[in-house]
Order: sequence, then C-alpha cells, then structure tokens
Amino acid sequence: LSACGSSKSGGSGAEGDTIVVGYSQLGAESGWRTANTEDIKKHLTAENGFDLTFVDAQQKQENQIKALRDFISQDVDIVAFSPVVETGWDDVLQELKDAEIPVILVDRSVDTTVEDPYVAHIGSDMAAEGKMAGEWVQENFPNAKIFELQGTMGSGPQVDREAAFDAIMGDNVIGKATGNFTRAEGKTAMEAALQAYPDMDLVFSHNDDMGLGAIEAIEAAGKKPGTDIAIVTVDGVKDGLQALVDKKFNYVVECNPIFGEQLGELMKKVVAGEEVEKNTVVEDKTFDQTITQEEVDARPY
Ligand code: GZL
Repeated sequence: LSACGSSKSGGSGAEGDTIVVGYSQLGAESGWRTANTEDIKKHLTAENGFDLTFVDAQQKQENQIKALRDFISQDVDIVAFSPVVETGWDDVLQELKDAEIPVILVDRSVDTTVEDPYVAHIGSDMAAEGKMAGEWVQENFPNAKIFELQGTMGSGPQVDREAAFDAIMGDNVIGKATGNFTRAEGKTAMEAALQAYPDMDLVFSHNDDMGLGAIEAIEAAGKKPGTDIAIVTVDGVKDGLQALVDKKFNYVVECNPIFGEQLGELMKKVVAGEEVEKNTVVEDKTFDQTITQEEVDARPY
C-alpha cells in the first residue's frame, strides 16, 4: 500500500529547502536505542537539508506527548516518533492530523482509533524476530523450561516478540517478568526468577540489555550463563554479540537500529508530496555461537 505524501499546505519541500523535523525519541534505555539515536542524528543534519529538534522522553509517554504538542505549536514540516507503548496516542495523533503535519512512525507501533494516523512506518518486523527465536529454541532446546524476560509492557516489541515466540514455545514457558528493556531491571527480574523458578534452563530475553543483566544475576547465583541456563535474545548490539562469543549467550536475533539514511530519504519524499511505501521493513539477521571475535569487533554498533 502506498500513501500520499504530505498534505501540509505551504510547507517547505521544494528542492533545497530545509526540512524542519520534530523527533520524539522514547529514551536511552538500551544499546539499541543509543545506536538508533546516533544514526538518526548522523543523517538528519543541516548539511543534508534538515533542521532537527530531537527530544528524549526518558521512556515516559507523557514526555513524548508533550514533545509532539510542542512540535505542533512550532508548526514543523514533519514529525517522527518511536512510541514507548502502543496505546494512548489517539488525541495527539488527531491533533497532528488536524494541523496537517505528516507523521512517520519509527521502530515501534501504535494501536489507535485515529483514521490513517501516519504517512509511513519504518522499522523491523518484531513478530518475525520472536518467530526466529522460537524456531531456534524449538530446534535446539525443545524440552527447555523457559523463563521470558519481557520488554516494556505494552510496547510493540514486547507484544509482538512475545506472541510470536510463545506461538512456538509457549508450552515450555514456566514464568515471565518485565525488565523494561534495561540491563539493571533485567538483572533484578532475573534475580527474582532464579528464586521462583530454580529449574529454568533457558531465558528468552526481548533484548540484549536485559539478557546482559540476566548474565550478572545467573553468575551471582553460582550458575554458568550459556551452559546451566541458555540465553536467547534480540537486538545484536556489540555487547550482546560479545556475550555470544564468550558463550554466555546462545543465540541472538538482530534488530537493526541503523536506518537514519532511509528515514531521511523518506522524509524528503513525504514533504515533497511524493507517494511513499506505507511500511519500510528493516532487514534483520541472526547470530549463533559460530560468530568470531573479528566479526564482533567489525560491527558498527
Ligand atoms: C526494537 C526496539 C527495542 C529494542 C530494545 O526495535 O524498539 O527497544 O529491542 C529497545 O533494545 O529498548
């Protein structure tokens, strides 16, 4: 499906005009998010024709909504945001639509009643990531007793990765808890899980950072991560792939945060009123313990 471009009258968009962008980033909670932010800022630069206002919401939805409303009052040419959770955006999405400011949804998803709430989405297929993780576990640890470390509750990646993974391995999941996509909260959730589920022998973590926290908790409990308790994660940031080389992770599904250039091109087309793809899916691959130190060292993030 392709969507028509910006309907904003009088906005810039003629070749060479600077595009005024309002960007609401959800936070700086993980290595993935940091890499994503760095890449966006690397491409949405003045020399590339952008005037970028980039606001970090510290993982709070009310901060994102405030930033989006500020962008409306600043009458920016285009807005992009990565919603911390899927719901609660109806009012501000309607206000953006009424202001005729085109919206690009980045990375995460929204669940809204607003008609046609955004011009385009760019990001990974989170369900595919959960499916790849589930298929690998089914193949390699079919009888595992699985504990699931959930991302931020109600976020697209938590909902989609969990549903797809559980569709394959749900009968083996003995417990779940959220670590909110952060290393510290992943460690805390894992400490409690090790007490509650002493017979777990595999963790499916919705991102690397919580998996790295789980490693700390497992080692503190005198067990070997990757051996006594296998760990399967999503993201593929450098620290996660290092854990794979160190045999503390067993399988990592990539979620590629590097799409700042594609995002910039998409914005230029939207502001110029060109037709754009409704959904640009960022390609993800997978990594297992055959990965080499040289490959990890060569990773860009
Ligand atoms: C996925 C992204 C998730 C990452 C986490 O695209 O939204 O949010 O998997 C990050 O590391 O916190």
